[in-house]
Amino acid sequence: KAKRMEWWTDARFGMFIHWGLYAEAARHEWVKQRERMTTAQYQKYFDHFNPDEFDPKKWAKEAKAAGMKYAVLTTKHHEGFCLFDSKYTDYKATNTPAKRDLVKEFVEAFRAEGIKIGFYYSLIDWHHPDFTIDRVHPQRLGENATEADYAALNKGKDMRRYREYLHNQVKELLTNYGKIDILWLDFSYPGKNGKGHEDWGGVDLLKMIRKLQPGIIIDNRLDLNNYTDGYDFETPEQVKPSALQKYKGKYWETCQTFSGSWGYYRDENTWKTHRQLLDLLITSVANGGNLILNVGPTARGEFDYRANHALDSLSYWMHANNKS
Ligand code: FUL
Repeated sequence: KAKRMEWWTDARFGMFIHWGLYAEAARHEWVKQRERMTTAQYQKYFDHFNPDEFDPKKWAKEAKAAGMKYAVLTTKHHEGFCLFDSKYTDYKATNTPAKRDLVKEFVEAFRAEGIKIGFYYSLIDWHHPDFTIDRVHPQRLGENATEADYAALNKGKDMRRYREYLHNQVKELLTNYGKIDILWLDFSYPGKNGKGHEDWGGVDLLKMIRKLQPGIIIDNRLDLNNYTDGYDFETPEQVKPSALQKYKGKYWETCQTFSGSWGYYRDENTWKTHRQLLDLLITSVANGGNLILNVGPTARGEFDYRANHALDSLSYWMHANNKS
């Protein structure tokens, strides 16, 4: 493990990219869940997804200038929409007006800049018909609903089919795009039996991942924390710099946003100052960890001007302080 972690430890700074249909709503990547939208109501974002300004070469140049050494893109977030051309679903970018495999273009552009490639993939899926509707799902019932109500609601759904789908997609991602450096699996709430790894077949998934990409580095959100080699690094999310000290001595990466949400949120006015961002980076490195800073591109495929300003200020600082 120490060997495969070497480059990652040395890299210290990465770019997270949360991009999906939710960028069109421009009010949080959980918008479908927050507003209890049905899949039919959400369909308009699919029909109109047309990122005419998408130019990953530009993104890669900005990441590089800001000193970022790796980038992790949401190949599929909780909404279930795939930015890649998967054989196992129609719910993918190639079937929208975008008409292209956006993951492929991302990989090519970032690799060309010498930036390591990471894939985020959500274990949760609010689109797949077999995924259990639980109390966090967009189609959740009212607060007083009983377990029996949920059992009735989920009748006919089969998590085994979803599990197979998920394994197949991870396989595609780790087979069709060359060497992948990081896999960032994510569940932000446990599966229906409280044991995510059982719902998602975590042990088998992990074995497959290590077999397909022996050098890959995996985050700790597969719910296999007590399993040998079950994960490579911890992921303290949106914590204050002062809370990072306690991770000293471990492999960890704090993931942080510019303004609170991960997906593009146009009207959010809680953007961190450039000084705060720098402080996060310095404190992370000083405590022996990594920082992955998130950009939520707009639906047209651009970085918001506030993100560009923040990245510019980081690249200015990098340039001024980097003598190598
Ligand atoms: C969380 C997710 O629910 C957020 O939307 C985001 O992707 C963050 C990095 O992880 O668990």
